Amino acid sequence: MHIAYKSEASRGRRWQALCAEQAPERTFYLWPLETPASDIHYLIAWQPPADVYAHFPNLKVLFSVGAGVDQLALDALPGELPVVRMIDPGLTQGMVEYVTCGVLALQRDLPAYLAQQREHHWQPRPQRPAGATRVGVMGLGELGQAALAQLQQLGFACRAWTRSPRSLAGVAVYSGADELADFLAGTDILVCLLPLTEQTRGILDAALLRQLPEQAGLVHVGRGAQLIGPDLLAALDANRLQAAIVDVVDPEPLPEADPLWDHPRLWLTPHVASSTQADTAFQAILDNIRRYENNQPMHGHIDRERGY
Ligand code: NDP
Ligand code: OXD
Repeated sequence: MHIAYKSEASRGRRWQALCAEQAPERTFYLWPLETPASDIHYLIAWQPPADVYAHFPNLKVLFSVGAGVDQLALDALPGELPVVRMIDPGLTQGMVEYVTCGVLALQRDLPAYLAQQREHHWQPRPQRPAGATRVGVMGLGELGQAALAQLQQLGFACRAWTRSPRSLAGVAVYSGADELADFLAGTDILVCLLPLTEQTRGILDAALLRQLPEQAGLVHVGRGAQLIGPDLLAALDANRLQAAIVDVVDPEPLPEADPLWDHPRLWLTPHVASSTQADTAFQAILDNIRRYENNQPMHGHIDRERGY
């Protein structure tokens, strides 16, 4: 019941050390392995090798290094192989920090103040209190829920949009295509925390942005392929959108000539909203391995049909 790892090397070395300390009965192999290893049952990877069973003939579970699994080409993986995404308290905390920071920056008009500073222009602007600012989060999963809990504490008026109907104390929840327009119409700051699937590819387009109130803001932390960049720039240029904070683009890194680099009211970060934190994430993986071996459901087990 050993483990193999194929991703960023320094994290692998840390996990190897943690495994030796916390699960000494297991060997933690780093990629590349010299020969197919029949005693490896668990693979932790950002992207597995093309034919997983050729390398790991007795593989039982594939763990994604990240919260997203869109990089995995799910259709190419053996149908019976369980795939598990990362649910890591450290990663969740990082996302809460980034989303809160982005929402506060937009609520407090920081992009406009930065532009004013560049022009040496001293001009207070009207202040919109948190309680009068409606934040709408697309995606009410692990990360969306945690971000909303923090935003509620700060007093924002919170709403969310999901695929399936549900309720959450203090949050107005909208679901499905039929309720998207109502959700958007009452959203001053939109946060995208959706997984990338065929349904969400290109979802942040002109038609969607047009349904937001005038001067709405955007924090995009889902996946780059959800955003139609030229549509966002057009909405900013037309002054329909106040500003946007964008952490994910397609492709990454953003090509040198892409106009997203240069819009004065668009803040760009290089896919750093959050990331898997080695120590807390290793605990989560070990916990899931133990769950698997005890026939208990694993946290973050992907539904192949839904794609997340
Ligand atoms: P979850 O799987 O826990 O949650 C996904 C949420 O999205 C669910 O609420 C789901 O609805 C909703 N959803 C999925 N498809 C649709 C749809 N078609 N329409 C409406 N709602 C939909 O994911 P996480 O919260 O863990 O992560 C979300 C994403 O965040 C990741 O997939 C990744 O892309 C991104 N991410 C970005 C990072 C960054 O640094 N920028 C870091 C980590 C993650 P329902 O509840 O009905 O199933
Ligand atoms: C992830 C990411 O999905 O880093 O974990 O984007």
